[in-house]
Amino acid sequence: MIHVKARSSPYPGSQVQRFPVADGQVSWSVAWPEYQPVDYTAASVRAGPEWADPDFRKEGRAEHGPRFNALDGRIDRRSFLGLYELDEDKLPRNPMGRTGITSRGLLGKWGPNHAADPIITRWKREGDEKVIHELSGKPILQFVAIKRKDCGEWAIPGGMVDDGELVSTTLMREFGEEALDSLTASGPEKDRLRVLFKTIFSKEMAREVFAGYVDDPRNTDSAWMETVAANFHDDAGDSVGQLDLHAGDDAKHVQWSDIGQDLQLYATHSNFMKSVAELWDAHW
Ligand code: RP5
Repeated sequence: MIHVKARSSPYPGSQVQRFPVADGQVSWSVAWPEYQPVDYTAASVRAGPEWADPDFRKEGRAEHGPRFNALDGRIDRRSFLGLYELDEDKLPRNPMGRTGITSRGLLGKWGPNHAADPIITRWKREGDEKVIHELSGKPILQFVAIKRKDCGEWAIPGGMVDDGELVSTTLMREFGEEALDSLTASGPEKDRLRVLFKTIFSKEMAREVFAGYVDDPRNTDSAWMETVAANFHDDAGDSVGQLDLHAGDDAKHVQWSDIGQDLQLYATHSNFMKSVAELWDAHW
């Protein structure tokens, strides 16, 4: 896979045009002396929020400050792709190749930025019967999809792993915030959700379908997204399948969506859906 979305312009949330990179020029192993990526870090990152690294390059601290390719205190700077290289400034180099932009864009961390994607599924039903797709002859799965506020694309309700946070916690927290609006839930409702979450998001229920690099439109030459996507399937449709969905946080809409190959989703989320469909021998 070579990244595609991470070479599109303008860069999300800006008018910044990436330095054009053709398919044959993506790999760092192809020498390209004329390559002049645009240097861009969004104002929201430059402002120095607690989730973002400082500009190590400016401060000349890259060599002695962060521990790349390692667990750096509470920050996990390891990549699922193995060891990544450092560039001439001793800063991480995107292992998937050139993107036309250097620095961090909208991403907080130099190198891998870790996310988690909870894929909550149920069978599409009419009454008690599973709905069978007329072409494939297989039952149709549905998943909880959100419409992202930033770009308007449909996506899995995933989010960033906070420093020191367990991925299993992020999966649950992000689903709560984006698909159930748990941030605004009142006392008793919060308690109910907590109990339900414990059952749904238990280790026994989780099926990891992906752990690796994401072709995210925010990626740059020095910062990129990686995720763990895990499926939680409500086979009987009587637990999470019955929940009232309410968009919250980074989501402007939320709904159950049929899974199939015509799905157009954010970043590489459609690939994860294919794996989920295969896992349950469902329609794709
Ligand atoms: C994607 O960005 C991941 O797959 C995950 O869905 C998402 C996390 O970023 P935010 O939703 O927090 O912006 O690459």
